[in-house]
Amino acid sequence: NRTREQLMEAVKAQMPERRWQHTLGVMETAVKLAKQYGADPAKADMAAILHDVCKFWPVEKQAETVRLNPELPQDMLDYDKELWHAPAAVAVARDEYGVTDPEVLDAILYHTSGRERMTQLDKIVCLADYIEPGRDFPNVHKIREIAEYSVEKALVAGFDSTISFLLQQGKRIYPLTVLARNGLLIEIK
Ligand code: DGI
Ligand code: FE
Ligand code: FE
Ligand code: FE
Repeated sequence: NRTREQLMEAVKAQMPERRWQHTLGVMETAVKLAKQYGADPAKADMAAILHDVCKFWPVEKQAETVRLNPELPQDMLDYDKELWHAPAAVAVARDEYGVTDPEVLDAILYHTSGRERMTQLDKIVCLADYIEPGRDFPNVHKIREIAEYSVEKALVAGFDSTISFLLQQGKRIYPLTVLARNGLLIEIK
């Protein structure tokens, strides 16, 4: 198994500098949120390092990697291609970098879509991806504020913004994203 530093080098080499800076931001934010909201900071760090490792692969390579691993959710391939880098990263984390922790692999798998019963680690990695310091999209400031007191409320605000964006684009919504939002709203009520 590689050291954390070797792993970071290997991931950095697969993406442009801008996306690496995003990854560093997600690592920092995920560790902070893990400490604040009761998840394992080392697992948050590991999931953050790897979450976007396939983001700049050609989309067909992302899809092929998912197809070659039938245990990954194949139905993501029926939805927007922006979803595909998440399951592809699980295959890479496991098969190339020897990550075996199922909690870390799930946090990577669901970092874009979310899922119905999100673990603390899932929530933290997904939220860190929305609010890391380099992110700039409408409402990101508001979501950062909410994240100071509720990971669930902040994540709902994040999914609301993604779902609105998908609706505006006339795109379909992956069902797990709707289930993730519903589940978080039930937790909050
Ligand atoms: O990889 P990142 O850019 O850091 O962020 P991400 O992995 O959260 O990707 C988000 C993109 O995925 C975002 O621009 C919206 C798009 N997307 C497409 N279909 C869906 C979706 N996101 C969610 N949550 N659900 C979808 O069905
Ligand atoms: Fe991503
Ligand atoms: Fe995300
Ligand atoms: Fe990301």
